[in-house]
Amino acid sequence: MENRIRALKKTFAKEEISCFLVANEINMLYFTDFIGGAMLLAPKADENILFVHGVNYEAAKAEAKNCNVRVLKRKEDLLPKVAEEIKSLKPKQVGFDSLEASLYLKMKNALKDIKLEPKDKMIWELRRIKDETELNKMRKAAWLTDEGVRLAVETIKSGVREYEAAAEIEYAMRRLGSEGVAFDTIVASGVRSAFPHGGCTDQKIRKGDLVVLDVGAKYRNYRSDLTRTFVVGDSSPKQRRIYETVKEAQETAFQSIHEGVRARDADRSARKIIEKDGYDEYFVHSLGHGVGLETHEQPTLGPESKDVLKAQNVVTVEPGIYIVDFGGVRIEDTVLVKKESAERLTKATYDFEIQ
Ligand SMILES: [Mn+2]
Repeated sequence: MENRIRALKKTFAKEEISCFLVANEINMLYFTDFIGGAMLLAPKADENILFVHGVNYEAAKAEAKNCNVRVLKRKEDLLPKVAEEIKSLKPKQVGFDSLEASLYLKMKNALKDIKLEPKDKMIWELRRIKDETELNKMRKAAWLTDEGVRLAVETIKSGVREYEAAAEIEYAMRRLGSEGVAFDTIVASGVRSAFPHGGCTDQKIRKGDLVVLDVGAKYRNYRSDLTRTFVVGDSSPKQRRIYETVKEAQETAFQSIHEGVRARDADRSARKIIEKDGYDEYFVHSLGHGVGLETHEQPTLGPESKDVLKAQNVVTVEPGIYIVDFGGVRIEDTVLVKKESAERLTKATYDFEIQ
């Protein structure tokens, strides 16, 4: 973790900054292992300072790494205090990751001659490459979602409501150590399975329904993202055909992934299979996205992406086909990019017909 902030500072000279203002809470977490900071100041030569409100002071002192913790007293404003600290360092130019427009204008005003430049790309270059510590947490998060799917297979049957299935899945993951869900669990059955972000409702799952299950666990702040599609009972020939197409697209895209592959080419490899079977107009989203401290992060695996995959990226591979008034199929794994290949971190069953 200490390496992360050191690695950031190594790029200061090239970016012509001598100080970085981290305002995004997930970036603060990435550098300090603490969530709840107000702002983090990382000067090239001096100690890093994490500004926190009183409510988080004791926790920050106990848990935040690689920084001195500075408390904001009651009624003390964050912005003037941070601006004062920056001015004392006399930098020419300060980089920042993200600031609300109003905060940016205030800070720019307070800093006068000191330039304030958006440099979030510098942090993303680091966050996209997961180190071993991060990968261990992500493997655990992935395993937790696999266990969620195991429960889903046991729970989903005719007559069960979508939210009841979601509750059982989340409970199982939680019991095994998940800190919560990475995003709201999707259990979308019947014609609702054609909505890629179908949520879950009080609808009862019926025999012959397609059920799209999209679930994510969280372990030590790292996330996983997994989708499986089931049919309750026997599938129809059309349901099976769509399932086989999505399965082949997912496997083909997975096989295409390794260091150096353009993200758009991975997307293309899945899209080609879906086109071949005549369903291209029904694949209405990108192939995938990075996962880590956030569910959706860089890189992006889509037709317009300019990203090139690198070893230790963690991304999703999730083609889908959605036919309105019929139903949808999506299969998604969280995948680790390696030098010559890729590795599935999520390993849940691909069984299609359940019960
Ligand atoms: Mn996803």
